[in-house]
Amino acid sequence: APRPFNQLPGNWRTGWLNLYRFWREGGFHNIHNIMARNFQQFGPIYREKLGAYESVNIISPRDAATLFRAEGLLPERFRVPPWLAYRDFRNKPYGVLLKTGEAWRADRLTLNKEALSPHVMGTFVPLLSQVGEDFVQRARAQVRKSGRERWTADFTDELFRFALESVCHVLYGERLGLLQDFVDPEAQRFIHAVSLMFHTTSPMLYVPPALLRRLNAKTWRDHVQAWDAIFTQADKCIQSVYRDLRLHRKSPKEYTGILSNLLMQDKLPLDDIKASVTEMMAGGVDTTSMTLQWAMFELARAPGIQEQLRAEILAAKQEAQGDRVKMLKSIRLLKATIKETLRLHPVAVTLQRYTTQEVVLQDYCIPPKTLVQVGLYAMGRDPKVFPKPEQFNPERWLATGSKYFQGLGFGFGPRQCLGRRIAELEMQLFLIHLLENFKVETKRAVEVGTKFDLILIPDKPIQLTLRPL
Ligand code: HEM
Ligand code: 2DC
Repeated sequence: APRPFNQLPGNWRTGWLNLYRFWREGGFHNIHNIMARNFQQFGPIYREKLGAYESVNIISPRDAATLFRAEGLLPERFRVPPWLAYRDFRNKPYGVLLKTGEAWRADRLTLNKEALSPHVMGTFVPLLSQVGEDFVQRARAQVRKSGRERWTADFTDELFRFALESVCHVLYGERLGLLQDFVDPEAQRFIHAVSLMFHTTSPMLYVPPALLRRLNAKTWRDHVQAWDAIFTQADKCIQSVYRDLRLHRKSPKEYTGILSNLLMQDKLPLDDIKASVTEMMAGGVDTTSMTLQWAMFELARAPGIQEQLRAEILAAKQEAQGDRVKMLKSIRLLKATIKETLRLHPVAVTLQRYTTQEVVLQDYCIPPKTLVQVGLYAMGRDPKVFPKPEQFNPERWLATGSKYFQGLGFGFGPRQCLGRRIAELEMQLFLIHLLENFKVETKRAVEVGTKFDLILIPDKPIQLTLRPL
């Protein structure tokens, strides 16, 4: 018979002491490494209590499969307390990110049709490809300006602007012009606000929301300010699309974006549309931009792989004769490169689900309503799952053999990332345009580590060089 729950290894009897130790070790920026170490110490499953929050942590793809197979139709993940607290504080409705139960499912099914279903992908490709082309134009201008046949920079802000421009083009059907020399200060403020929102979330992860507000600490005040800026800016974009639609300013033939489709369908109340569109706008900045930055860094360090990829892209382009949609069907190595980037550099340190029934993981009984976390970062670097995990090797995804529950960068099942298709197409098209035009280089011996800032990001600036081919 499976072993009982209270025999699970781990420090789960002393929540507040644990939280203190965690804080002392700089845990708020280091969760990913502490988790990896915990798996080494306790094995493939451990139970943990940090402050008021208890979880069971797993690392193996088989256990992840067991967990997701049992998740049912209304999966729930950990709800980030300060995000809930902000909405309650300002009396704002939840979007899909924070909704639960049937209310979540109804919104999510409507949103899936506009953002995730295969038939909308064809409409996204030209919109996202255009933004990729503009990035290339901008990079060429920077090369000219340098007078040195190359552009060397920390690309963080460039990629933030590229990502916001991309997600807004599919959401609103409009260009913001963030890849021009003059950048609208309001858009720039939005970008800062999203980073600040993530940054101020991590210290408040394990504190109950009610306590946060009572403390009125600086972190909480900054957090409120960040969300205020996010909602204000998103609201302006949403209002503008709404107005255009009512005034019939656009011809009904052209695709005018996810938001106007949602408004025209009239299936969701306006407030719910606004809440979820705001979440998508905010969720579309740091996620894809950081992943692209890591991808460029890894490709710069692996010139051989970069060449192979360029060859694949050029061959696919010739074969498809410029048809980007067709081209995307024959770029296996590029897709594998993105998976490999997310293996070593996942955006989310864990995936989480609350169990709804008893499940057995590593021969332990896990009762219903337990928070179970899949240690995504730790799994990506576990030699038992990925041989020679430190090697950036996209080919491993193309080799024969089982990839069973290994590529989980966007989560799994009905609660997986809503922006997945947008993100994948955006990243594929960016890398296609980039590699068709530039060689990516970096200084050889520079090691870059990972920092937890709610999402995982580089722990120091990355310098990259683009050299026209
Ligand atoms: C949820 C990763 C980009 C919007 C998630 C989750 C992950 C994730 C791991 C949780 C999934 C789960 O619990 O199974 C990523 C990665 C991205 C990315 C790796 C890019 C590299 C985006 C973009 C958007 C977005 C571009 C917006 C367009 C969302 C939303 C949710 C979510 C709204 C919550 C969905 C729900 O609860 O129903 N993402 N994401 N993400 N993501 Fe993304
Ligand atoms: C953070 O312990 C660490 O995609 C916590 O686009 C568990 C946890 C719960 C939810 C995760 C979060 C972590 C990381 C950031 C994620 C989030 C769910 C969605 C969000 C993964 C792992 C993200 C970045 C969304 C954000 C949308 C938001 C800006 C409106």
